[in-house]
Amino acid sequence: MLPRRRRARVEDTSNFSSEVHFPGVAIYLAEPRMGRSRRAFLTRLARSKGFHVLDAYSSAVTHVVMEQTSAEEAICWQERRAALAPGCARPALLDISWFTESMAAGQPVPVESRHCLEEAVPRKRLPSPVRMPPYACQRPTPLTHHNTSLWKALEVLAEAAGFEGKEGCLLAFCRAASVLKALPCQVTALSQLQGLPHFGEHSRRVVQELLDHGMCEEVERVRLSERYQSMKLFTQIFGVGVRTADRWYREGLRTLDDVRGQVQRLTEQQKAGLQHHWDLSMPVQRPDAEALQQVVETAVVQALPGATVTLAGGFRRGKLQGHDVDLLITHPQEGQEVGLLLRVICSLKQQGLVLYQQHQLSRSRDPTHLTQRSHTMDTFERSFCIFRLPRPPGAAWKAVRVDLVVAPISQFPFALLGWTGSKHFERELRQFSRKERGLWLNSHGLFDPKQKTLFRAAAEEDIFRHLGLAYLPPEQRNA
Ligand code: DCP
Ligand code: MG
Repeated sequence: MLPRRRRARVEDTSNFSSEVHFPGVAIYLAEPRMGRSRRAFLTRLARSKGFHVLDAYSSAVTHVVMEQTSAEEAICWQERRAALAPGCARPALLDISWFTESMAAGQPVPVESRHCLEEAVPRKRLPSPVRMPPYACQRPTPLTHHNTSLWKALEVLAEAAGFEGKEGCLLAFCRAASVLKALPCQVTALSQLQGLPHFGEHSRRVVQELLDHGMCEEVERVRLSERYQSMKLFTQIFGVGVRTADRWYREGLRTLDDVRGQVQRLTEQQKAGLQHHWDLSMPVQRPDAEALQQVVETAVVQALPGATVTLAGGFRRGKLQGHDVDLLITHPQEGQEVGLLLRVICSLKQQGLVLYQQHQLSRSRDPTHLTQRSHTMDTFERSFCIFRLPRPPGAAWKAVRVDLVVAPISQFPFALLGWTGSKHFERELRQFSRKERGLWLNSHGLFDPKQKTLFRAAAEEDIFRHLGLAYLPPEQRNA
């Protein structure tokens, strides 16, 4: 027990007075996260144990106690108070743990760094204001970032909106999620979102709930819903899009077995997808992707010396795993690539590597025409495949989804840019081109509709330059 040095009587709002046993300690319970009734209860408790608790914040306060409050938020709170009372000594900003330990001990416990909100996390704050241009193609987005759980929650809501065909909603959540990925550090207080683009009321509400309670009720409800789970399961099947998944769901299908029961209605692609579903639902690892690139490259070069195979998609952006392997094929001499893909598939089939493949001819070779298309899907010659991944002798083989895409060399930089992704990055880049520059971009080219001219590019860098954008290497396109 501390010696009783001085006893004083203080007035109390709860209509009883109590003695102050620890005169060096004047507590202020900050209400925002605590709620009024809990604050009143804690105040009564502390006073009954002889602590001096102030109802109003003043220069007399020595210990500010907060509950469920992040360091960033606490510091913001303190700065606002400091602005109101300049020159005052700053009280310690303490987590509720200091308070409860003190109550249990019957006296103020020594303040340790673990109690201090300012020291709970490094004082690395978002420089304010964070300069965040509105389009994802105007800012670097690395693969790993500082806001995984907030980002994931918004991604679930984006995905769910996509399942319901709510495009506007999907875009809004994708944009907010993408801003989180581009931030230089962790968001710990809602105030840090001030001035950032694309944070509407809904996204802010989700973030607030996650910061306050570590979970968001809406997100959990969606995640656990039968609708979301079935739609996710179905759309993960090779060859199944949102429309088909939705139809199945409305017809009462819920599981893969339900779908297998309808086998007569499935396309060949969906049948193959179901047949290899287990393997295809496992992520493809980078070494496997590189091994497959090697296998394809060998066949390609054998069929057409000088032709090249480039690993695109998520792996080009630095991902260590992905849902498929995206390979782009070209030849430095325009026109040489025609007919190449069928020869390559034939050779791979002979090696027993092709479990399924669907060939799609190039639908047009005129890039001027192609860049005027309103939709974004390109029309390159391609093959949607399931490969049998070669493994060391004795090891079981594994089915892997592979997309082989052939682009003529004149369109190759556009194809590479388009197939590197991410999907959101591409969407934003196309929108930026159209809205901000009046140019139409897709995986075939960049078209000026006013001049009726097509822009030629030798490399991705040229396309960024022509759009007046700083070049972003693939690993910074993880928007
Ligand atoms: N792409 C696109 N629009 C689509 C489909 C694809 O812009 N509708 C582009 C962007 C993608 C790239 O093609 O990044 C490859 O498509 P994937 O679906 O394979 O996406 P990722 O490779 O990025 O992801 P994952 O790692 O899951 O394969
Ligand atoms: Mg991919």
